[in-house]
Amino acid sequence: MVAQRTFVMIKPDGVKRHLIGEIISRLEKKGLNIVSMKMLKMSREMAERLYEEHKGKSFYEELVSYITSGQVVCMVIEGDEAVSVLRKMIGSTDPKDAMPGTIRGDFALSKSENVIHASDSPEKALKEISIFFSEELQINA
Ligand code: 3AN
Repeated sequence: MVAQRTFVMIKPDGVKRHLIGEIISRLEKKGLNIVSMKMLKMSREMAERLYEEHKGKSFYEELVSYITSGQVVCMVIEGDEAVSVLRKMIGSTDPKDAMPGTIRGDFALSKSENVIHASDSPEKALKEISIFFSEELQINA
């Protein structure tokens, strides 16, 4: 097994709805390890780095203002193929399409407020971890 690291963030709606425990419980029961974790309110600058690829899209301003509207929980998660495993566990971007049993499938209905973020590739995981955590956590397979 080659451990891989990914970045996971419980978004402001997930925090406000008291879903932190439920989500962490699912990750731990799956057998994934929490390498590091912190709760913070994102600055506009952090949000712009995280959502760089969406700059210019119609929903960009709404997205940045929402993600900076409240506390988020940031985690570095490690496990065998953690990036793809997490993407399966969180479900489709639009929670209306997300399968029951996934986090978005079970807890969200809105595309903009969809409870959780997880990196969509090992390269993105490295970049996203570097926005929130120090360099020694940026190990990847
Ligand atoms: P994912 O979070 O599943 O990786 P991305 O990276 O395509 O999805 O989008 C990042 C975030 O932008 C989503 N989690 C969602 O909150 C928001 N978003 C994406 N597409 C839309 C859209 N069409 N309308 C509103 N918000 C969107």
